[in-house]
Amino acid sequence: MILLRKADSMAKVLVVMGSDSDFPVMEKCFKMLAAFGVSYDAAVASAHRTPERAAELAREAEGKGYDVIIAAAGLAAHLAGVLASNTVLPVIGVPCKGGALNGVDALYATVQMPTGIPVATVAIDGAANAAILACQMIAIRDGELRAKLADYKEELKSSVDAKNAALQEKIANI
Ligand code: RP5
Repeated sequence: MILLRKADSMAKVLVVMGSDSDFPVMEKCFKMLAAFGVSYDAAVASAHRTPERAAELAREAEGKGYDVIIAAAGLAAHLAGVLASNTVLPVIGVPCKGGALNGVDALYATVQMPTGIPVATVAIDGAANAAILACQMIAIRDGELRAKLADYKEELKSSVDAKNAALQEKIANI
């Protein structure tokens, strides 16, 4: 089931979450994609509870025109790997915090893929970085998006420069 569509053009990114309980983490991903003007669809599908649906989403993704899939899951997080095993599109995995192991289980399950089926894994709860990485992949052949990413990185530099200036001021007054 496709949950939401955020697009004025054809969606480029398919975001799949293992559960709706992953939404609070993934909201940062949706916001970042929207900030870069990259359209997306999102769906809930589970590698364990709805394995056929998860596989189907991945198999159909290329035909539907998606460039990248982002998969978020917690606990024994096999979703990104299952999606990756059913498509040649790049899959970015977001291991989500939660459970007794607080996301370390999800990190290992997502990152430790066997040769042949890579998943580009971001940090635990690294939803914003997943969106940025997806944008960088799409920007390989989208100059406008590449320019937006360059501006974003410049803004990051400026914010660090401002923090450094504030620090210098603080220590000068000690
Ligand atoms: C994972 O199990 C989901 O991705 C979620 O992070 C976690 C808990 O799911 P719920 O029990 O909240 O549906 O498959």
